[in-house]
Amino acid sequence: MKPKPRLSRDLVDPSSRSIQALERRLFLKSSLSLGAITLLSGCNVTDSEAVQRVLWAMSRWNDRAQAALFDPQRLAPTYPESAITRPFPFNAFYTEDEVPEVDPTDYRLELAGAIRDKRPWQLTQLYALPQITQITRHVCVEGWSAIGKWGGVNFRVFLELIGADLTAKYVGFKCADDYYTSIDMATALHPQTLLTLRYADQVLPPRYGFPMKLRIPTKLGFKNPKHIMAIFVTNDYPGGYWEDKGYNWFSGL
Ligand SMILES: Nc1nc2c(c(=O)[nH]1)N[C@H]1C(S)=C(S)[C@@H](COP(=O)(O)O)O[C@H]1N2
Ligand SMILES: [Mo]
Repeated sequence: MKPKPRLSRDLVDPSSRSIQALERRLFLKSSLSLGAITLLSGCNVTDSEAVQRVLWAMSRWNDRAQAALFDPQRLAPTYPESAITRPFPFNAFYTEDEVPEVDPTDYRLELAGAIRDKRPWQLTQLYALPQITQITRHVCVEGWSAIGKWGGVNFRVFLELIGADLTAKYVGFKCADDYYTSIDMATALHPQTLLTLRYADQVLPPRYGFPMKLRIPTKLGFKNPKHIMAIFVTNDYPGGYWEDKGYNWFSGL
């Protein structure tokens, strides 16, 4: 009997955390082992770059499959005020004492890419747009979820207002910390995707992403960028902070 092909961690670049994260993601969802993938793809497990290429290709294929299954009109559940989690948890890739301080007076939201009107936005201009609120559940990949109340501008309305190319593939976000992420256009246009300026009927506090975050109740927490400084529309895959480390890019709920 042939020994079962198996990838031992030390055969690939051990410093490659993205390989390990990708491995975990893909193997939770499929019954393939990395050994089987290397047999199918014909690449040598000792060639970590080739393995990496195959895994990333599988991951992007998985993103497209998930995007095809996404129902752009299906609504995430909403909750009564009594269901709100207090206090709402803070989370970031750093601790709460390191939350970036964004000065509201010189804040300008930058716009780039496939957008007709790229004039930057001041906070007062964003506050003057029609506002809505929603109470939804935030689900973090680290194993907790919490219900919160967010307020702000329907993101689709904002994208239409600035003349974004709504046929482009991606909307990307750059944040005041070193965080960045991107979403598919269908999710950007989802009726519950919210350009968020308020939390619990107050101006969004620093820990929850002042001056602005994107709240997406149809996606995992890490797809909800806080402290947004720039928004861009593009057809070139922009990736993201956790996504580039191997977390699944689509990450829908
Ligand atoms: N700019 C920025 N946005 C971010 C993060 C971050 O580290 N920086 N962390 C993400 C993750 S993993 C989660 S769970 C949520 C946490 O949001 P909260 O602090 O409002 O609970 O923010 C997301 N957006
Ligand atoms: Mo998260």
